[in-house]
Amino acid sequence: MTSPTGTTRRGLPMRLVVPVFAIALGIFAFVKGFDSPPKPAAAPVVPASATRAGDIAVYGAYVREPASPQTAAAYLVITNVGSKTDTLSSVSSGASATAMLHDVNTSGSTTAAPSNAEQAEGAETMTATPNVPIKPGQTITLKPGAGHIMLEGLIGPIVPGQTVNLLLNFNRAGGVVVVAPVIAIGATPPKY
Ligand SMILES: [Cu+2]
Repeated sequence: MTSPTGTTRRGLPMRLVVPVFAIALGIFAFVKGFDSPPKPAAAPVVPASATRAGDIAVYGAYVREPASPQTAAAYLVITNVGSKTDTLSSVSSGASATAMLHDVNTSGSTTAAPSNAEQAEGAETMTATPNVPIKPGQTITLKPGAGHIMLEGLIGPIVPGQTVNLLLNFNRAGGVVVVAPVIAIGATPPKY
């Protein structure tokens, strides 16, 4: 209710109510604006056990015991903890004649893997991923259904209990040697 003199029922003059509301809105917008855009992204969290080289951290590596004597697949997680994009340009392994990146999801997102993904990785549908750019703060996860390192031309049998040395070459960080344990065909892989 407004009286003819321009005051509300509780006596607060109408001409004050509007400015007070406007100021409150302004403060809200100012505080919001202050706290959202310039906020630096939180540093990515990597396990203390990660292998580090420069701004690159690699962890969770494992090789699945192969069903075939010719090829095996390795999985791992790579995080760029720095402020510049780095690129994984090649891989090699101490257990095979060649090693190649296959089907790596360079967007970094890891959708749920189909349950038969590892078997599918023995199929002909795989495509090589020549370069994997990793943006600042980005994590690239190689896991069944979301990329792997294909080890082809195995030098000898790969059995659980062994480890496989993987060399990952990054344009900025250089070579990173990762020791990947071999896990049994039915064993549960590291969770990531
Ligand atoms: Cu493959």
